[in-house]
Amino acid sequence: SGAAGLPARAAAFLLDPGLTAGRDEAEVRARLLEAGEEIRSSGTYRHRTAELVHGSRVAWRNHARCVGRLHWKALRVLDRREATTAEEVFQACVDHLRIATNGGQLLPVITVFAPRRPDGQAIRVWNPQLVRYAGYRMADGSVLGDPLHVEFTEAVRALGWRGPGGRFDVLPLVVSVPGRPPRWFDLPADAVLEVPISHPELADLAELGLRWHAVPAISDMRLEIGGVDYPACPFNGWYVGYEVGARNLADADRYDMLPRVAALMGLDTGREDSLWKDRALVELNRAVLHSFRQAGVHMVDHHTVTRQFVTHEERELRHGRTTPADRDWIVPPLSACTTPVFSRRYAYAASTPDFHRQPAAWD
Ligand code: HEM
Ligand code: NRG
Repeated sequence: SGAAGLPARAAAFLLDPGLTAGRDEAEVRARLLEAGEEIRSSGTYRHRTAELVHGSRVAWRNHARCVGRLHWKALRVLDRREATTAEEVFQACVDHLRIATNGGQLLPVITVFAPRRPDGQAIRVWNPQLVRYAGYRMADGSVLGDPLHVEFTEAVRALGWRGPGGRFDVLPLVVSVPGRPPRWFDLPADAVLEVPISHPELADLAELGLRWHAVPAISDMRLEIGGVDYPACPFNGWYVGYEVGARNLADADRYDMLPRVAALMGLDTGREDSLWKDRALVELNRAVLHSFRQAGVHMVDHHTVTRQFVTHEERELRHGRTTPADRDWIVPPLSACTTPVFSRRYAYAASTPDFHRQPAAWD
């Protein structure tokens, strides 16, 4: 245990210089004693608003897989710890989407719901992200929609939801609160901004009928701050073009669009050494960046975001901090060697506060 008999992580967090700056020693000591008292009597302690805000920002700053961390101080924190019913949690998620979307000028936002209770029970948003497309397994074994979400779509079906059966059906939000069965809610259409995908020169590309949602809002991770667990904490920034153009629409086990793009470009797909996949990949990525720009929805390209990441590392060093990073996730999936992160060395270090993967809510 740490200072004032507190659990080590609580003490380390409450003594973080980013939190204690500008406070006198007596104030800091009083806060430690208060938290220690609360932990002894209830098993946990309640974060003050300023602690929740700082802890959320530092969790983002610490997260080794995120290349978007230059903006960590700009994270807006919506404290929704008072929401207790599934309905209230759903409404807060809708509020989150509207605030974050901001007419296309996306804002980094996190909504923090009540922490896990001492009895282990917790609020959960079941969806991997607030906006996700259904994947329907067809009788012939193929998938209509997003193959990544077949399992979740089946879980939602088991709760009684019936989708319209399209390629880009927005899934309902599924929420569970302690002691209650899960409930699902359709998102209002005007809370979900989407971008139709077209290409600046290849007119035929629009005929593929592709689209993607504006806001990437991960909703199934656990936020840990000072030893307190927040298993429901949807957060978002904006997309890097490749997440959509090189992975979601291109991966063979996702929308698998490279053969279709190559075909409309008239490429020779019979030989690997025609580099048809590479050429189709670049054009699909150009299409995604072009479409988001044309729709007025903020998105960043891989050259810009990796340069920003190096700027972030340098700024952190000036503040006496190193930047834990997982190179496998930081280096872009296309044109990797043309970006400044390719040749840099990164060290992973477990940090706290941080975001963590957790078991699916339905397991
Ligand atoms: C992962 C970019 C904001 C936390 C990632 C990834 C990218 C990215 C490209 C890797 C995704 C993948 O390969 O699937 C950005 C950009 C942001 C941003 C451009 C713009 C502001 C945020 C915010 C948070 C955050 C606001 C939290 C407060 C994370 C976490 C992961 C991640 C926890 C790992 C996700 C996982 O394990 O699946 N980010 N991010 N990011 N980011 Fe960020
Ligand atoms: N690749 C995933 C999203 C992962 C997180 N990416 C962000 N996060 N940009 C996808 O949906 O394609 N963010 O908070 O901005």
